[in-house]
Amino acid sequence: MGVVNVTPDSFSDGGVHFRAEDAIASARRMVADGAAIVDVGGESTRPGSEGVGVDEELRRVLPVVEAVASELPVSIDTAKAEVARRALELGAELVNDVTALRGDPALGAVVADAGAYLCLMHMQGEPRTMQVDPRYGDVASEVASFLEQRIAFAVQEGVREDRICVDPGIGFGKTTEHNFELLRRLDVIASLGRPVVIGFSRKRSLGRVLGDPDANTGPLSASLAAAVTAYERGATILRVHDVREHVEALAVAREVVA
Ligand code: HH2
Repeated sequence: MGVVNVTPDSFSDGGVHFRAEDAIASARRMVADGAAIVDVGGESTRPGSEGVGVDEELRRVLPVVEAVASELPVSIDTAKAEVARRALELGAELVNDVTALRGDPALGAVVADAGAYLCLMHMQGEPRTMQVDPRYGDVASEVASFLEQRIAFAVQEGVREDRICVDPGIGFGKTTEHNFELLRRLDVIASLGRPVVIGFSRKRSLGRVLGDPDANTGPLSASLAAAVTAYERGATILRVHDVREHVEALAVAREVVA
């Protein structure tokens, strides 16, 4: 899954795809490089971010979705029902909701009515404050039980269970240790029986493990290691910024795992 953030302020690629034509060109290049799907988002969820209103989010993402959804598989990264509804009408196939249907009470029905795929992600707290002293007893089992409850809720809302994938939410209300423990024990999340999404690409924990306690991002080399080890532990969708390099690394890993 290639990431196309149509935002001025994303931690990882802020501003690079803010103009629609740049985002459209990147989406096409990612699929040419081997991405199975592109994840288009108009709101940064980086630690400390405030969020954007629905009109601005629509203005950012719709021209991009409209241009590419008939030619490429598109995921819409949003927690807003109206943004999801319009993107699905234009041909998006998956709704990637970092709030796992807790942000907008109307989103579940929108996904269900469209028969779309849904990614449910775990987050402790909300982006503005989530990195202020996150705590867990047992991070892997708490995240798994949250995701299990959110799957049940989505199914109650009418979403077909076989359309749901789950994501432990690397960096969303987690310390570096929590993020790596989630990867180490990914089998606990995979045992929910749904495809597992991992988004470790460029995240700050990677830079911190490399010795910079104030890192806000991590390098490509570290992203590749995280993706390969996640794949070995059962991840099926890797959400990444550098598609070609990840496709190559995963092709090699697949030769070993298969
Ligand atoms: N991470 C980000 C955004 N959306 N969705 C899922 N399912 N999993 C993730 O790990 C995930 C996500 C944050 O990364 P990015 O989009 O690069 O940055 P920003 O939120 O600053 O736009």
